[in-house]
Amino acid sequence: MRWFGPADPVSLADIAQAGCSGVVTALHHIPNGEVWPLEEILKRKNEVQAADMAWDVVESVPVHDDIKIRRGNYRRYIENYRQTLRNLGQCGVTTVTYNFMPLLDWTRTRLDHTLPNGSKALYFEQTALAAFDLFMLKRENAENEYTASDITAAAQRFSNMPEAEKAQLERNILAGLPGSEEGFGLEDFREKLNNYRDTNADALRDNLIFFLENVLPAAEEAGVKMVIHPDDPPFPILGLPRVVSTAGDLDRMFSAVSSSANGLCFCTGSFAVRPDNDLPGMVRRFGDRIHFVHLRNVERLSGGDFMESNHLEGAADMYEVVKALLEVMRQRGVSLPMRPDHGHQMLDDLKKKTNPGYSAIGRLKGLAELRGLEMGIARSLNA
Ligand code: DNO
Repeated sequence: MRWFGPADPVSLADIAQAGCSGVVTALHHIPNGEVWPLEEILKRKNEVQAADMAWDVVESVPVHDDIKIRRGNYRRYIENYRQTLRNLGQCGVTTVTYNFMPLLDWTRTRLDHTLPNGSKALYFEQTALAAFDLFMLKRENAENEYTASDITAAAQRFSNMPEAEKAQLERNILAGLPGSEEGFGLEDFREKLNNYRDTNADALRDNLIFFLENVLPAAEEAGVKMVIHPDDPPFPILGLPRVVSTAGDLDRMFSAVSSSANGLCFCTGSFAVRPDNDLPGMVRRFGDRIHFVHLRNVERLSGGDFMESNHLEGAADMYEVVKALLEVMRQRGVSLPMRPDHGHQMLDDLKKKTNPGYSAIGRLKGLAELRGLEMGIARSLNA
């Protein structure tokens, strides 16, 4: 499971009780772009080991935005990143997750969508995002990116939206969900958006390739695999480009930089939002590149909306995905680290303050289901 460090309301002991053999974590207290010192990495590693678990996978070493736009201090941040990889490798932390989404990490518009059974799910609503974009952020020329009927729907949604919901919507989008190391206010975000004026998808892709060409040699030397997390959601939002949303994007990235340290965090919940992503096919096609797996599901709703569903139900055919992953593992002779990604807020956790998506019980339920599925498929493949 993912652990957000000592401040996480879910403790290492809780995670160990869930049956996990390891946690994925990060040094969240180190500012974005700075080097992760050896001592801090070791301290964290010892802390996890003291709870009888391992720490082999980082999620994430954030990529500073200057690198994504290749401006400002990007050279220093790349050098720092290389040093962090060396330090991690030296401590035996050998898989490093990162993403290349501009400014915002993952995005949802609602964090407490109540399901018929009373548990709560994370939700993405296009009209709410458009209402935010057009009438709260008031992004320059944003109206050119929406159809007339989208704009009418967003205006209506906005005028009926209670003030408290508006404030919450802004927080959900800009303040940063768990794991996003940065949050923004409206004014601040408008300024940051300006920095992306000259960075369209082609430029962002070039910058990703430039970053990889510069850090992967250090990763290789350090015995570290870098794994990119796909865009979540896997389409452009707020006018910001996306370059890790589809199989075509992955093809371009891997053919541009062939280093064996250039890897993928296969996140089913992110990829499955797009009907044109064939997940089991992508597992087979990029099997050699996958070094870390997030298993989660989504229900695609009308108009491009989606909701985080039960782990085994939804757009991702979890049986086929896990089967394909097991086949990849068998061919490669490895066991890939997997975590149940997110979970519903349910039972006792409904009364607690939890990290959205990262409450204990919902993830425990997902983990239990996924482990059962994996064992059943593994046994039948060996039969
Ligand atoms: C959300 C996570 C992301 C992910 C980063 C990887 O739940 O999947 O925050 O960790 O995008 O860099």
